[in-house]
Amino acid sequence: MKLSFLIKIAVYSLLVLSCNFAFAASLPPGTPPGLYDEGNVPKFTLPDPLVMLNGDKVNDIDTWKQKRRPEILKLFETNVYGRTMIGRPAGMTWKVTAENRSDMNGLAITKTVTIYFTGKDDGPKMDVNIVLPASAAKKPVPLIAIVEWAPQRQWLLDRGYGLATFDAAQIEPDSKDGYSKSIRKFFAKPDQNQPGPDEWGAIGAWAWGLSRAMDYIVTDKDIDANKVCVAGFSRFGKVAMWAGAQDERFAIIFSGESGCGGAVIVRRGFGETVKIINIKFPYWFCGNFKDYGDRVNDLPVDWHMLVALMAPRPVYIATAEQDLWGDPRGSFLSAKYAEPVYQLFGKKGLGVEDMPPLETPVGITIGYHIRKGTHNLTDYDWQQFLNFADRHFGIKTIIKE
Ligand code: GTR
Repeated sequence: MKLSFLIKIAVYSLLVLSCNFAFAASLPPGTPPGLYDEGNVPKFTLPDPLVMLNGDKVNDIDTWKQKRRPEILKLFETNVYGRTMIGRPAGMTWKVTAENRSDMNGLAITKTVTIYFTGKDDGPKMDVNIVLPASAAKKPVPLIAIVEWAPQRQWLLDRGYGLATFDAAQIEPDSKDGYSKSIRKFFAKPDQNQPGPDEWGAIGAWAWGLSRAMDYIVTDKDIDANKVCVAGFSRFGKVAMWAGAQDERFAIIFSGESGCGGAVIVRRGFGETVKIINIKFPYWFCGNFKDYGDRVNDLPVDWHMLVALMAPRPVYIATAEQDLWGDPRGSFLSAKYAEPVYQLFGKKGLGVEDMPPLETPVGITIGYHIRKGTHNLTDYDWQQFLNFADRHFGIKTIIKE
């Protein structure tokens, strides 16, 4: 009797072990340890984007715009990304420091615009590299602004879009000791050596850089100022989301596998968690965010509310099947739970109930797909972004063979 019980335990343990092993084997190599079993995702209650902190219900667009939207923005500032400490500096200037109106064998206009944040040549500055299809000379073109990790220029141009990009390090080096060389430090009080707990992190600083690039972009006659999108992949996908939330001049927001702190419901604790990201990348966020590592349910926001801040503008969220660390389902749910705010504007939002099959883009004003493969921003992702943008800008898609 005793022996058969032991045998049962042994068989059961073996079964459990082999199941775990089989599951672990299905995770892509290099995936850090974490919660990857949907069955173990805890139950949670999300804050309602349409209920004010004081309990008042938001029933109309005006109340959303005047009260709830600013309230949510402030909650993200105070608890997650930190306050953006400056706007456009009063003395800021720019100069087109290089221009070729017949680049790439006549296919492109390229230019470098140097933005002098204090108006001084020897002060902090940033080079924005712009490439536009040659057609921009006749008719202003739509454009995608992105921090690093930009797509291939050629086919972006073939589809009639321009690109503006800059290196993050010009605003702040992407490292734990980057603060001393950052714009955050430059504009801080002289004796300040670290940001206050609710002051901007590096994500906030890079997003600020996107807005300063935008200050120039809207003045460029070759670019259609009403069709400027912001995009980003991974950490810069988080930046694109935060830039899009704060700066409503961006017409469409594209987030590529932005994961925790970008587009996922963090209460799920799936893959990368608030606790882990704050340990690995403490400088990305504000000090206050660190308090939520062990009590994520106390956060007054979750990321469906960041998606909702884009409303009524279109937003597209791309994920990948094997990027479990970035929780593709968590992004889908953010898109889904942002829908009520889009509906307030008479928009459908996502328009589907369930996660779509692989490589089947869905969504109307909120777009979403999950593609095959790992953490990356691929041509497939870009094609979907541009299809989505074409649809919203009323552009007929021309795909060259
Ligand atoms: C991961 C990180 C993510 C994501 C990504 C990246 O390791 O945990 O939050 O931002 O890197 O930017 O490459």
